[in-house]
Amino acid sequence: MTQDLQAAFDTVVRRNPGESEFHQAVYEVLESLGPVVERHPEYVDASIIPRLCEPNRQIIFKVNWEDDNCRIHTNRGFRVQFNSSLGPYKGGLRFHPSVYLGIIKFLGFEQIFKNALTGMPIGGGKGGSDFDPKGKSDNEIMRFCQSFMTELSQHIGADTDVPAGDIGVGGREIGYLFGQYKKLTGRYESGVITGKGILFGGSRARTEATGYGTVFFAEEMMKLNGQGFDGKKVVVSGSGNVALYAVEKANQLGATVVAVSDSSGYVVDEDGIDFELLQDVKEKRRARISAYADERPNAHVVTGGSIWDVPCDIALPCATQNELDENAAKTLIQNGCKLVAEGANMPCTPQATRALRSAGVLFAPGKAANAGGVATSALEMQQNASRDSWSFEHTEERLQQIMVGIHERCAETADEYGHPGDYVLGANIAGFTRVADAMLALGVI
Ligand code: NDP
Ligand code: 2IT
Repeated sequence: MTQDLQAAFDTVVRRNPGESEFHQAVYEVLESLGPVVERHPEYVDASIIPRLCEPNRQIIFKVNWEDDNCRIHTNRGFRVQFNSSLGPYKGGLRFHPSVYLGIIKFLGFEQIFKNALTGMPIGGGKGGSDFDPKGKSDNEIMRFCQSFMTELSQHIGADTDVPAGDIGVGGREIGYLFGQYKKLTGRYESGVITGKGILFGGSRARTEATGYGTVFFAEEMMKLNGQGFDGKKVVVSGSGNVALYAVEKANQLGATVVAVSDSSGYVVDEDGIDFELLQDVKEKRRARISAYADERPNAHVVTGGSIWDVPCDIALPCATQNELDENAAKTLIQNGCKLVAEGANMPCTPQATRALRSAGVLFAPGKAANAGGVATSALEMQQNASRDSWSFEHTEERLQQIMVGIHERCAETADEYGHPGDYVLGANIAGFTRVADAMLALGVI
């Protein structure tokens, strides 16, 4: 790392003590930027990197809500508006007990570059709460969402900041959040949030977009070697929104998904994961992964181990940050895994990423491979602005074109900087230069 980059990183660590995930996300980007700042001293002269590492605004608020027994609970809400050079702040909301400022900042920072890579007019932001949706009734979820939005509504808008879903926030939560925004403002401002239901301004294929997009991206990587998903064995971690639709698309392309997971364990099904059953267990029944195994003759549940022990050709980590460590990476390599594409945000530890890349495993970083979700959110914003509603086929086609475009941008940038096949470098530099050029053009603001 150059002196300027190291100094910027040291400032991040000093200014944001204890926020290890944020430090990790910043380090991973800055590590790639040496060649670009060498070629473009104007970025250093304008202090672009230190300016990028400091969020424009960080909002922390109290969320009081009442459970079904009339007990009052207090959670913490966050919205980090990181960078709006390319468009309104855009990024999801995460409801999970592990949420704290450092998680939201890491996600917001990643989102800047991911959104830039899509080529669409969206800035980077992220929000959420340490609220735990597990075991809560529908009414409790609704009251929490209403209370959360009562504060958040003061900071968002279709041209200001546009939230969406992430872990623990899906269609149900987005509906309650939008309903409360509408009530508070008295306006039907569809473009204020994405991931909405089709009846009230949602986009077809948004639910599927992140998982499908990850598979489209991986397919593009394999095409360069004349390969594809057909006939491959795939392991997908998680069984939430991203994982589920990665499974569906991998199945459609002729792969066999042999394992999926949730936080209680993983299930191995050598017959191939039955997408419809998994969708029923997870989306409709909101049950644990063991409920899937109960209904499949040759499936079994493993608790306490690592899903990455299951041999596969392709690994798609789609659950959460740092879920795939160096040991897991070594096991994947030993078992002959040829490609890892991050459906989740930062699921591979830096040591795992290094091990995979140095063993020659094709590696797609999340900010490229999972950008299909936010890109389709931007398509939802387009539909809202024109009061239009596109067909599933048209929207999926647009999504696929966008993923092909992101893949091209990453691959070409890696070539241009003398590191062919290095998607980490390609994604970081391609995303960074778009944001940096916009920041230069907009002046010191
Ligand atoms: P969901 O809440 O729908 O699903 C999350 C899945 O991951 C669940 O199976 C969950 O298991 C598992 N999981 C979550 N946290 C942990 C944990 N600490 N340990 C083990 N398992 C865990 O979320 P999404 O599918 O939307 O998000 C998954 C990942 O994809 C996240 O990293 C998110 O940031 C990223 N992402 C999401 C996008 C989207 O459009 N939704 C877009 C781009 C990236 P359990 O239910 O047991 O908790
Ligand atoms: O991490 C992500 O890109 C998301 N959770 C989706 C964000 C969005 O605005 O659709």
